[in-house]
Amino acid sequence: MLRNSALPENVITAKKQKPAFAIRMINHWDNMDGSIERGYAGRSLFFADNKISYDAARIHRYARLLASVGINALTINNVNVHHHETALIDDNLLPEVTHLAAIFRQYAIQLFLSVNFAAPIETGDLTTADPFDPEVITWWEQRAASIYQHIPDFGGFVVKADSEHRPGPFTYQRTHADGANMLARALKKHGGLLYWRCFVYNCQQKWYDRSTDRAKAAWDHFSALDGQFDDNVILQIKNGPMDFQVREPVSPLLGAMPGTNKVMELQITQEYTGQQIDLCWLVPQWKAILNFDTQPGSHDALIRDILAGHCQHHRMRHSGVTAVVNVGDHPFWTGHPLAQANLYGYGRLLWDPEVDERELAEEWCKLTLSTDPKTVATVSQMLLSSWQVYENYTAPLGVGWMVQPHHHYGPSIDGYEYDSWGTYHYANRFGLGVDRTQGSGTGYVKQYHPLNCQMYNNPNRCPQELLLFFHHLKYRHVLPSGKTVIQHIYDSHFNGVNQVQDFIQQWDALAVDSHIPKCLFDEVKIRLSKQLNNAEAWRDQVNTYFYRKSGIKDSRNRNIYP
Ligand code: GCV
Repeated sequence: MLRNSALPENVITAKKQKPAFAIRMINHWDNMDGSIERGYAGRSLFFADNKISYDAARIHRYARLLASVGINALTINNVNVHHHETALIDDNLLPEVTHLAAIFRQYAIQLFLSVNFAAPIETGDLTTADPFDPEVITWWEQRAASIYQHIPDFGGFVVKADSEHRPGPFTYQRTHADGANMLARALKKHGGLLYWRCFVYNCQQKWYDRSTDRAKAAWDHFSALDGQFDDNVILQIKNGPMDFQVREPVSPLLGAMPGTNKVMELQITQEYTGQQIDLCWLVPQWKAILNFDTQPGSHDALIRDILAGHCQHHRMRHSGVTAVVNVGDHPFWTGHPLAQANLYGYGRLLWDPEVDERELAEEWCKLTLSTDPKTVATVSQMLLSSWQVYENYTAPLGVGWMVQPHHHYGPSIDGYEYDSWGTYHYANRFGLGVDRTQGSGTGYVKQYHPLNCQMYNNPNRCPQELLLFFHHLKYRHVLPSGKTVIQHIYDSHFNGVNQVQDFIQQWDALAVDSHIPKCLFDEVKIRLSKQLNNAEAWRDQVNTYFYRKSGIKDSRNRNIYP
């Protein structure tokens, strides 16, 4: 806040601020039956029983909450657009969508819809969705015209195409640019935008096929299309090359395609990071991503420079950040009350990516929980360490994917090892990790700037936390920390559980005099005890698995089940 010398001491005038990113969006993965894909906070705020159904007062509160941290756009429905949701752009449902748009408009938030690429077939009466077919083009133009009649400031569409069995232009031997441009042109004269997701990969891979590397897929599908997308198309690129793991390198596609509009997609909902049962504050992860240098030496190519439009190399009309939101109709909005700090932190970071993460954690605590100094110090420290703690007791050194299949909570070391999703750790009796190097590996490293490629390619220079993402290493390989890989696995898993026990003690110590409402206190306490069960399950299964594989004992002789 700036003090104005003409005013009395106690009057503070607002400081003029400009948000770093123009696009500050959230995506709901809500379905019209009221469920939320990867939702951990109750049911949808917008839908129930395959109808639009909401509590208007709560939507107002929600919109105000989002606006208070600078969110300016949202989609209300899942990117997997199924039968009922396909009809959201039909004339009979548009009046109801219009009411929702009118609420969000009051808070300067633009409403978007996720659409089904095959809608002309599924709700229209066409036999094709080929983007070059004149009838298909007309169908989408008419839909767009009708939408804009109802909602003149409608934001546009988000599309998941040719991804995880969703329809797309590949069916008609067309490119992603062909598909995206056709939809973008229907929106263009109304001022609409078309977000086209780059989460495109082969989800029917053979687990023994070492020539296919899912991490390479987004780049392989999109990079050659740079310059071919219309100027109201925005590519929506996940932060990492896989899928919102607790640790991944930054997607190389974000540093590429200089002639194409781009947004980065983050995941606020904690699909792979504890599902709002476990505490995992993601702001430190997001800051690390935003600070990644895509072109070392160029001084303007951090991810945040690119997405803020400050990088000379990237010529974009539209850019920014979007994220899958973590909210539902739960009384605490996010299930775990402390998971609210993820949504808050997301908005604040998009406004100012340079904000200090400790200040941010403390700010959230003071605004939401209590101004009591002990509470602020305790809770902000819990938030600040929680991502590292979660990483400690789950999949080690960036390898990822040791989760229970389908629902993705809890350990299953081989759960995805012999499956078709391209998600492997390749553990054997000698070592583990995915060799993505140049030469012996899949060559994924080559998608990065040469200096980053050299760094990742060399196990002695690769950041330790990503070593097993890029390398297959022996259990006795010595890490930069001086420990062997196997000892790191044991130590980090034992530490992770101890750290969760510390969380419980720290939280319990706040029971007296912290002014935290009892219901909130109890809700966190319950979740921390579930988190401890989860952490113990991870520790025991991971340690036993690798002890059995390697036959190497813990140097400190702690309890590992044989
Ligand atoms: C909405 C992962 C998730 C899916 C999600 C998909 C996507 O595969 O598990 O639930 O689908 O990503 O981002 O499209």
